[in-house]
Amino acid sequence: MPVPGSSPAKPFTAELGFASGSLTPHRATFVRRLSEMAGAYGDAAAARAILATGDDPVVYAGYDGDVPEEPGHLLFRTTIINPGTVGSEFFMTRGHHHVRDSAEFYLGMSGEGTMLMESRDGEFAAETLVPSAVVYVPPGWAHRTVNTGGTPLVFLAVYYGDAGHDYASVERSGFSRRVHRGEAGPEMRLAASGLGGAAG
Ligand code: PAN
Ligand code: ZN
Repeated sequence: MPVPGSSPAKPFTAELGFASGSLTPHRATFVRRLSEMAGAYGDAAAARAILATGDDPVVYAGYDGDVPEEPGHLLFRTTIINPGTVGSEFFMTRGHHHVRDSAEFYLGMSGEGTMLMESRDGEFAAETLVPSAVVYVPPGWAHRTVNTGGTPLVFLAVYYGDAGHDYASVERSGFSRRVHRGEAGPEMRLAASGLGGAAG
């Protein structure tokens, strides 16, 4: 039965490039450069130093499926996070809450990473995102994805048509954990401050 107010979309098939993150057809693409999210990283001086060289690296990009942003629809979007660090902190997404608390799932397609998740009352969780992994994000959990590998991290996200994205809370206080390149591999460290309050 059609959902009131929703567009009469027709059935269709989209093709996913598991290695490239391409989505055909797509409604839009997005690109996030370091200058747009330099404040997200713990080492502000390291972010400034990269930008001062005149370089403004693409941290991540992606493709939006050709679906209306309306109740009753399921949006889907690929993301490709490049490998890299700011200081020792791995490249990552800005991270967000959904405006309307609603669930989402991610499918890992290529590369390796970690999803950081934090509930509105400050509970923290991390899940590994690798090819074939399906990671479930419950309603009300902010989420950020970190590329912990040396190759692009590629994944698909599926979420409600009217979920909306709220970046402000994460911009204000970040997550309680950060993922750094350590000598023996990726290391999860407590952040100076996070959504759940001061950590330490
Ligand atoms: C994902 C994210 C995508 C980019 O599709 O939107 O990975 O991350 P930011 O939105 O945090 O910049 C998702 O969680 N959609 O809801
Ligand atoms: Zn989301």
